Amino acid sequence: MHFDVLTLFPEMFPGYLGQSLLKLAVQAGLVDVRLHNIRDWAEGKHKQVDDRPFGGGPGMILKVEPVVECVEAVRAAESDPGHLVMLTPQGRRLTQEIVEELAGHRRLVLLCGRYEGFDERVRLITQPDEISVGDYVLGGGEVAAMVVIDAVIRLVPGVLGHEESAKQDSFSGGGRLLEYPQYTRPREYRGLEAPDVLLSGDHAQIAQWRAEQSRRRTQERRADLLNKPSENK
Ligand code: JD8
Repeated sequence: MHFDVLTLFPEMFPGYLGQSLLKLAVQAGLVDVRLHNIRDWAEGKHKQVDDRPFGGGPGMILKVEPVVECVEAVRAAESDPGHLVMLTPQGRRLTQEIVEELAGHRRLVLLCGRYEGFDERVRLITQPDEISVGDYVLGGGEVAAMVVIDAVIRLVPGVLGHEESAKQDSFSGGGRLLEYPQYTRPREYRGLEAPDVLLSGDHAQIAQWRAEQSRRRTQERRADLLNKPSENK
């Protein structure tokens, strides 16, 4: 899986990328993340990437030329142009279903905005797949791009220690239920004991208890997932 991140703030990424699971995947050659500074495509001695909105209003808008030229140059640099994703509050809301779809591409080009967003012509020219990571306002697309990378790499074969984990996660595959409660040592802490069934060694009973807990928890907290499992809510 190959990611290109187009951003005005590439320095936001190395801390996240140095995290153990991702670092190991990069070292193993399973994942490759390349950072590109949109400012490198800006013209003039001031390398201006933003400007005031036509019609007035607060804040600054990302200029069309440096963004479009950055997207085109990065995509043209390899034989596979990749799938272009623009992180924006106006996009389709990210779900595990969309993560699975994105993971089907060999190369993802993630376009991160800042300020009040992009000049509309960036969308018209580059025709990106617009994705939002949720209905709240972020300061820019970078954290959203890290969310996409984090969710997608878990689906790359060989990235997880054991392949079962991704399939068993909440929302993965068909089930899309919340997880059951988990316990580890000590068996008792401040009077709270791990359920006896988990220490029984009876694997059928354990599986049954976990399935029941998942159903109950999903009913109580996220009944929307039971009614329409694959729909955005
Ligand atoms: C990209 C600029 C901030 C957005 C004015 C200041 C995604 N789920 C999400 N929430 N927010 C974003 C996001 C926010 C961004 C940019 C993504 C670029 N901003 C702007 C418009 C209103 N603020 C996001 N994905």
